[in-house]
Amino acid sequence: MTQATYRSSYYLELEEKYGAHNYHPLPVVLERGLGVHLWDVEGAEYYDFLSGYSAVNQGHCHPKIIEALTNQAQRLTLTSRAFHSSLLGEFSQYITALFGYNKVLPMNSGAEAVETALKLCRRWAYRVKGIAEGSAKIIVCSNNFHGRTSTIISFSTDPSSYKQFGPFMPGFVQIPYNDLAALATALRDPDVAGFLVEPIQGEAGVVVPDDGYLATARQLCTDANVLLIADEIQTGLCRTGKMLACDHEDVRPDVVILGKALSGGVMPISAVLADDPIMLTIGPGEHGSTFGGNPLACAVAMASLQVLVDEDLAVQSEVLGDYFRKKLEDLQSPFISEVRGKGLLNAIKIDHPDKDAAWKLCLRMKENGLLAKPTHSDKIRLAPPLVITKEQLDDAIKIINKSLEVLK
Ligand code: IF1
Repeated sequence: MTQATYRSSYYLELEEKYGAHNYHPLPVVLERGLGVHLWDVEGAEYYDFLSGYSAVNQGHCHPKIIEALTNQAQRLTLTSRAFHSSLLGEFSQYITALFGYNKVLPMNSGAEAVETALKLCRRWAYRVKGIAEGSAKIIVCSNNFHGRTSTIISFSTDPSSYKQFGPFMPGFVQIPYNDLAALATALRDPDVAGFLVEPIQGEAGVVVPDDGYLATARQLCTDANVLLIADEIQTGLCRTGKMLACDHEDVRPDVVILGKALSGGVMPISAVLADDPIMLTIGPGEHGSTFGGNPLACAVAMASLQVLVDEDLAVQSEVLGDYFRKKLEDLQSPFISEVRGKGLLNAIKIDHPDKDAAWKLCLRMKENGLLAKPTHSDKIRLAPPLVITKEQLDDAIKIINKSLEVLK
């Protein structure tokens, strides 16, 4: 039964008719979530193996986060940054202590935080490094994904992201991912101010670089007096088995970008962390956002981070990730050519003559009670909330195994 049922089709038609067509979702209409589970409008229950693209690391509607949300929502939600709030300072102290940086700059969406990091990097280039104004370059990697703004898509290598959205923002240099020789070469240009990188490439299909890549990149950037800017929007906040994916190699980026799970999936909250010599290059009136750092977001973000710490979700993610990948490999499916990932950020590569095989598998998994979505047609991301148990993972493996039959 891949056809949407009667009730679902009502909602599907509404979206199709009145909503922009900028997505191609799986035909499932969800109305409730709790922990690792989602329920559709027909009442069917699913394991969520997408976790809102890693925004829901803490699980859907985590009681502690929802409590923080509802309590604060009844007191004060927005002041704008024209005034102070009783939450912003506390949040700033909390998050900078947790990650070990001097300062934080809060924003909303991930893309806004990436934009913030890029502006900080350019400012630092002119004020501190001494690059001639307008000449700063930032190195990025091919197959990157950092968001959807005009500047960010200017350095995308994916035509579906950038095609016919030009003219594009100059000042970016593309190098292959996981290529230290290319990085070393690009860093020779004295106008380079930063290297923006995903510790694991998410949208590219969960591409894990070689061991030592980030550590050596860190050293190369230090030697070249270039800022290492880590986009941890997807890889951060325990998703890969450490608080930050950079922690796997004890790498301390100059600029850390967080988003997604910073709110446990409750609302858009993002943030940029950096030390004073970088952060203080932007002064009053030079950057901001109406909603960035609002009291509601501050309360939700503190609760979301506290849940990660209290429930030891980094360890949970690391241990269960190893277990999950082993179980996937043990399936010995002729249709899975690769299992890869770190912690609970994983993907399988589907090997099948039918180019729609991954989509068909996802539809079948949906029928069997597990939601996941293909990326780049042949990869399926498998990234459940980090609160999943070993028994639930075993159950999910059974569903995946059973669903693979659709490819026979
Ligand atoms: C969509 C992908 C994931 C991100 C990294 C910044 C952002 C993202 C590393 C921007 C966002 C999202 C966007 C979402 C799909 C999703 C995604 F498949 F597109 F690549 F997660 F893997 N840096 N990724 O992954 O954050 O502005 O969206 O808050 O539908 O575009 P945002």
